[in-house]
Amino acid sequence: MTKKGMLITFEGGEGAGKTTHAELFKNYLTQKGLSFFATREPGGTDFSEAVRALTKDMRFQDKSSLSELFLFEAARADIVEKRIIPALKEGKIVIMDRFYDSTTVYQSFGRGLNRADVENFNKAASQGLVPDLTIYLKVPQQDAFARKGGADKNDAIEQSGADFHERIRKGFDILAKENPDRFLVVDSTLPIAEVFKQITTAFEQKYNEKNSKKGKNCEREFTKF
Ligand code: T5A
Repeated sequence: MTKKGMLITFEGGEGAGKTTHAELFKNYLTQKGLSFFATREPGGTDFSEAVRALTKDMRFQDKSSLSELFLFEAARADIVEKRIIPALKEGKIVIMDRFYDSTTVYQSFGRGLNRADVENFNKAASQGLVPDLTIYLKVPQQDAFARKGGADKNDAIEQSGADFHERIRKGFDILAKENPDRFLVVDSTLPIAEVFKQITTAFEQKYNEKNSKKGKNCEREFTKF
């Protein structure tokens, strides 16, 4: 598939600020006159939102890790095919609140599933898409939980314990080190405006790089932000 748009993903632990910054980023793109499609994982289609509810449901907290993996991949396969690939083909900037890096981190580093297996399923469900830019919002888990008023008692993953969340932090750190061209690591303990400034600076650089390489592939050419 020839990818024409741009794929920007927001990643990090629970309550790291992904939704906050994805919302700000949407406003920013609107102001710049760039068209976008914003969504979240798991979610974004009726089916994937139903799967999302299942992944969080405390009644199924004891489900096997492999079952959990397949739930996330099932949700992903649906939104990738129905929403993300079409939006990219239209030249849109796709903003995702989590994508497959979350699966590598949560289901492999967190739950202990074999990483190569998880990555193969990620690749299949995402049809080989790779984000142009992944914004990793980094914050100690206890600080993030404090900001959102504690871990959600009705969320099976948030209730997975401190050791689990520490493995998540380490996992994202490892992925960021392995993918320095794609990952922007931002200290999300900084004030929101400062964090957001780093995000837009990195985006503008990527956008201009991509435009200068691909010329007409993007829906609009920008010489100046
Ligand atoms: N999951 C997901 C997997 O296990 N495998 C997968 O493959 C995928 C895709 C999804 C869950 O599923 C798991 C991971 C998750 O457990 P989710 O709702 O997407 O659930 O994930 P959460 O991290 O739980 O989402 P939240 O909405 O709770 O957190 P956000 O979006 O990261 O944080 P946000 O923006 O809501 O901010 C939280 C609070 O912090 C404040 C905000 O105002 C807000 O009050 N805040 C700041 N305060 C001070 N300074 C800053 N810089 C701040 N930034 C934000």
